[in-house]
Formats: sequence, C-alpha cells, structure tokens
Amino acid sequence: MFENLTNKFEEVFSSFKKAPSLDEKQVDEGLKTIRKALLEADVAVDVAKEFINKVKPKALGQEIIRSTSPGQMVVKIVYDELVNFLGSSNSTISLNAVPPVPIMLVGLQGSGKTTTTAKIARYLEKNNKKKVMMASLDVYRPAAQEQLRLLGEQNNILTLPVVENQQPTDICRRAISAAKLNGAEVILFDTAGRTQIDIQMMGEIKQVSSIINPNETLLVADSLTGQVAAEVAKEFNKTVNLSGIILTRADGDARGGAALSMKHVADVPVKFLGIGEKIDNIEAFYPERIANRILGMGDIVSLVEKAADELGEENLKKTEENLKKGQFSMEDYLTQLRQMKKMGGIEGVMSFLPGVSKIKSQMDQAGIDEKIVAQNEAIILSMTKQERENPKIINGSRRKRIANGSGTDPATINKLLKQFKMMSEMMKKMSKGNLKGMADKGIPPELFNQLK
Ligand SMILES: Nc1nc2c(ncn2[C@@H]2O[C@H](COP(=O)(O)OP(=O)(O)O)[C@@H](O)[C@H]2O)c(=O)[nH]1
Ligand SMILES: [Mg+2]
Repeated sequence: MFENLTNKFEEVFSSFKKAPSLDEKQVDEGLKTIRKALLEADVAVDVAKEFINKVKPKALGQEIIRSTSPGQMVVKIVYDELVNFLGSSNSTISLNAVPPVPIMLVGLQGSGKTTTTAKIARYLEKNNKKKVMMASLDVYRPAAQEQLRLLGEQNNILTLPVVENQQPTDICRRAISAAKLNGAEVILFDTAGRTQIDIQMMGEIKQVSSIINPNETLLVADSLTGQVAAEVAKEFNKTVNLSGIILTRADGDARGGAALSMKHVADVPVKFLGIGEKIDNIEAFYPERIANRILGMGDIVSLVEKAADELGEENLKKTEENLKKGQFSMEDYLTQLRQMKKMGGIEGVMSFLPGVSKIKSQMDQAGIDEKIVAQNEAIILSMTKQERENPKIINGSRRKRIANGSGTDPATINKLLKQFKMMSEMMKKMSKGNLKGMADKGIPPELFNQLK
C-alpha cells in the first residue's frame, strides 16, 4: 500500500535533505510535488488542498527555514500532518459491554464483509482471547449464509446454524440467544450489501441495528475504490453511527487514497486493513506506523511485531543475538527464508523496511524472487546438520548429493552458498549499525556483485 506515494515522498525529501538551506521557493516546489502525488493517490482534491494548507505555513516558519537541518524539520512536519490525516489515535475494537458483545459489519456487496467477519473473529479469539460467534444476516444472495458457515467450519469458529427462509430480524434474535447458550463473549453480525447504497438497504440496516444494539458498527470498504470508499462511509454514517472502518484489498492498493481521505471526508477512524484473502490477512491500523511507511522511513515496529508473532519470541531473540555477535549460520538463513515466506515473501518484507526502493530494484535486477526463496529453502533442507553449521565442508560430492536432494544442480548450490556468504557479510555490517547507510545507498557494490 502507498508505494506510489512513498516513491514521490522519497524524491522530494531527498532533495530537501541534500539542501544545506531551504528557501520558500524550494519548499513550494516540494509541496507542489506532494500535492500532485496525493491527487495521484486518489485523495479527494479538497483533502489534498487542506493537507498542503496545513503543512505550508509551518514549513515556511522562520525557525524552520533558518534551522541547521531544515529538510529534516520539514519531513517531521509532513509526518505529523500525515498522522493527523490518517486519524491520530489507534482505536481497537471495543468489547466493553455485557457479553455477548454485539458487533455489526456493514458495507456494499463484494466489499469483503463475509471474509472480514471471519478475520475479525479469528483476530479477537487470538488477540483478545474471546470466544466468538458469527451470524450471517445476508438472506438475499444465494449461499451467502452458507459462505460464512463454511468459513466458520474451516477455521473452527462458532457460527449460527442456517435456518432456511428466516428474516434478518428473526435471525438477530436467534443469534443472540444462541450466543448466550454457547457462552460466546462476542457476536459478529455479517450483513447483506447492495451494489449501491439504496433506501431499502439502509432501512434494513437501521432496523437490524436497533435489535442488535451493536457495541461497534464497522464499515467494510474496498481500499481500491479510493476516495469513493470515503464517500460510501460518509453515506453509511448518516444512517448508522459508524464506529470504525475496515479497508479491504489494501494488499492490491498501491495508492492509498481511501485511507488518506477517510478521516477528512467521513470522520470515522480506520481500524483495520485487509491485506489478502486468507483468514489472518488482517492488520490493525496504526496511523504513526502507516505515516512512517508512506514517508519511506519504514515500519520497523510492525515488521518486528509481525515477525515476533509469526516465529515466536524465542526464535527471534536467538537470531537477534546471533546477528549482534555478527554470527550468521545457515540455520539463521533458513529461519530468515521461512520468516520471509510467512511475511509475504520478499515483497512483504521490503514494504516494511526503510528506504528500500533501491535495494528492491537491485534484488529485482539480480532476479531474487519468490521462487528462489522456495528453492533455497529446499536446498538448505537437503543439507546435513554439519553442512549447515559449516558450509565450508561442502565439496563436490556433497554438492551433488544436495543438488539431487533438492531437485536442483550443483551450479545452483554454488549460487546459494555465494548468497549465503553475502548475507552473512551483510548481517555483520548491519550488526555494526550500518543499516541506515545501507538503506540510503543500497547494498554495497562489493556485496551486490557476488549476487550475480
Ligand atoms: N486481496 C484481497 N481480497 C479480499 C480481501 N477481503 C476480501 N477479499 C476478497 O473479496 C471477495 C469478496 O469478499 P466477500 O467477503 O464475499 O464480500 P461481501 O460480499 O462483502 O461479503 C472474495 O473473493 C474475498 O476473498 C482483502 O483484504 N484482500
Ligand atoms: Mg457476504
């Protein structure tokens, strides 16, 4: 998400940072580029205008222009304003009510409501340790209730059994008593959507809402629709009081206009991002982290948290300690490859790291892609424990055996060994605190050449 904006911001900021001093004209030029970039990200025109209007007077303040590092200070001003535009505080789902706490998901047809209902159920079970029940009120689309039931079955989430020909209001009542009977602490309602917002649909949502009395009403909206998503939120908010937005398909959205326009247009906070079709492809929305990501400062906090979540604290600590000592074994390499795979491959990891566009294009150039990640994993798995601990012992016959075991050839094994050497040298450098330098300048040429 936001790749396009990030590239533009990196461009503007690197020219700011290079300048020993900034004058009004330079700031003006930079802000013009930013404004254009916001419009290209599909941010509403008046939102972009407001953004620039807020940043400009601060950036042109005498204390900024005359300071020793004006570029950095302008970056900070833009960052603060971005956080403000994304919604200043993170808000999680409120479960502060008598159980079963009712939560309603609304939105247009195809926005991702049913998928998101299951994602939120899993999220609350995992993170809040709550027993959750799901119920579908979508009686209009054939098999819509069945879709939710199936998701429940596949993911071991309690789901209200489907009763043919029951009306939404009756399903609501049945769901609430079933949740009580089953000891569910939270009940999620997946509602019907239409392709467009219409009076009938809004009437039904209002009616259902008055029966459920939801603790949260979350709008599920498609991130790819950009500022339209914000307009949809504004409309829904007139009928039912929305407490939050979940933006789906953020995984395919390089522009990010929906997230940036939401607060300004609809005044409802974005709470989650849907980042894929799978049940755990959901991410809490933290404005500060997103702003960091947009500005190319990287989202190290998210990356570390995600990694901790996927791998377990212990493994991570071990790798971290190894890295600090500048020791990087083939085992660590394997852990890293797996970590990478779990976090959405190289693309996934890269999107979190600071200023990585350069490294990323180098990687593309060198042809390090997802397939190679899988292949390397297979190769390392074909090595013995000794070989992993001490790759130097890998001679011709060992190489042949490993190649056979992994369905590759000796030349590919050589390439991996070279890459491993490069990685371990890179890790050594990073452990000495050179990460920042590498992020700015890319992988040092002497290491990069070994890749090819
Ligand atoms: N890539 C991607 N696809 C999603 C996401 N959320 C939902 N989808 C897909 O969008 C389609 C419609 O989702 P569904 O939950 O049935 O939408 P509903 O009509 O609002 O209930 C399905 O194919 C989902 O897999 C997301 O965050 N990323
Ligand atoms: Mg649905």
